[in-house]
Amino acid sequence: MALLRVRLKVVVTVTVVNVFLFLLIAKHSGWDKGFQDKVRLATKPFWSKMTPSPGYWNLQQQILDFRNNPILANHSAVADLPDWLNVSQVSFDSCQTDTRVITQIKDYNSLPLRFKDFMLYMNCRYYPILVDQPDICRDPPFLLLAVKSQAPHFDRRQAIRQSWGRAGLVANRTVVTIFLLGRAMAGDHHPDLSAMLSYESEWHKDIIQWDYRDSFFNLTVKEVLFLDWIQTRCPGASFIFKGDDDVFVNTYAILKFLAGLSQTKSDELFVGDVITNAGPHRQKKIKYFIPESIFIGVYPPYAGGGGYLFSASVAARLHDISPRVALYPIDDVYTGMCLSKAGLAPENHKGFKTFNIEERYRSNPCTYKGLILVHPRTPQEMIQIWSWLNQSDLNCQ
Ligand SMILES: *[C@@H]1O[C@H](CO)[C@@H](O)[C@H](O)[C@H]1NC(C)=O
Ligand SMILES: *[C@@H]1O[C@H](CO)[C@@H](O)[C@H](O)[C@H]1NC(C)=O
Ligand SMILES: *[C@@H]1O[C@H](CO)[C@@H](O)[C@H](O)[C@H]1NC(C)=O
Ligand SMILES: *[C@@H]1O[C@H](CO)[C@@H](O)[C@H](O)[C@H]1NC(C)=O
Ligand SMILES: CC(=O)N[C@H]1CO[C@H](CO)[C@@H](O)[C@@H]1O
Repeated sequence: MALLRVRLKVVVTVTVVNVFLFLLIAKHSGWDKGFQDKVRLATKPFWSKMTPSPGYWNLQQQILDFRNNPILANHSAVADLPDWLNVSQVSFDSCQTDTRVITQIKDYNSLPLRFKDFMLYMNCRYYPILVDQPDICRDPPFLLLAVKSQAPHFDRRQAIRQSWGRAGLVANRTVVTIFLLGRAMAGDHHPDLSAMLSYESEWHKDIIQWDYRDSFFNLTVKEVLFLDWIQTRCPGASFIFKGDDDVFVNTYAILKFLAGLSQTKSDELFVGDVITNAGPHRQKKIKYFIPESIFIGVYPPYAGGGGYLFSASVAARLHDISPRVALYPIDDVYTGMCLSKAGLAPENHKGFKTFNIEERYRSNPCTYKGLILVHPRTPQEMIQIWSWLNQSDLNCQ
């Protein structure tokens, strides 16, 4: 009994002391007054009602984001959906001509033809493959060199085969080179080169061709098809370089750079000539012109399409995320958009010279030792520069 009383006394004392301390602290910090005065009201709501963007690409992306939002995954449960967000009306994987764009893009009729061609097939991500090399990666290469080319560029491809794209063992690493082609359409007044192309393909077995019109705005289609191709035909390649057929690439420098990377660094690798804080050009005459009716905003950081280097795991992540990013008519910007969506960012490497180097350094063999890529170079220049690199007695500082 006595023990219980002592315990009770202790509890009561502790409680009284606690209450006293609380009041003391509350007094000093002003907790007991001014609660009402200090409530701050938000001047605007912390969420905002989604309104449709006037840029057609942005609008498509808003709808895609809505469709892919896991919280809103059960669309049928979302009542009162505004018409423009009604995803059941939009198909993002259709190769039917999408004639809705004619009325939905306000200045459609006055847009340059290439925009009309692009917008009508903006939802088409698949074209049949015409020429494939299903076994080219049977022994998975360390480095896959994928060169964006076009049917008529026979000399560029041959120069690349004889120089920086020489497949096989380079610096004790396995290298495989492929050329990515669409079709040179008769409608674009191309001569019929199909017989020569199939001869070339049989001879070299390095051509990949899909059945779509090879045009500047369709380079994004080439990118998406290539990402698919890597996953089906060459998932074992450790690293992938993708670039144009008018660049010189120092393959040795790439291999040296890759050899020096840590494991974590190489897993997330995406390097090139990175362009930041860029946005669409609004002057009609520029090749990269994009009207406001198509895109509003700034571009995420992206690596210039002349050439960039990335790892197998980044390739897989780009492949997985790409269906969630609406096709954009400029391929390197599109890849930047996909990287950003995947939570990745391209890293700048000063060895990628997509805007060329100063004139006075161009004919100095030593210049090319430390570079990874230079744009542009002719087929003859590629062969010349490669022979410089291959000189064992080249004495550079
Ligand atoms: C989706 O919503 C419908 C209609 O409200 C409901 O019957 C269904 O169970 C929901 N499905 C899931 C997976 O939540
Ligand atoms: C969405 O569009 C479809 C097809 O036009 C229509 O059947 C459906 O009722 C619409 N849903 C909503 C929530 O407006
Ligand atoms: C060449 O590469 C193989 C396998 O990657 C390695 O085992 C070998 O040691 C290398 N040889 C030289 C000379 O570096
Ligand atoms: C892209 O290719 C498809 C299929 O050949 C074609 O219908 C479309 O017009 C092309 N787009 C552009 C912008 O050339
Ligand atoms: C120094 C060097 O890289 N030499 C190479 C030049 O090219 C020939 C033929 O491809 C190679 O056998 C040499 O190893």
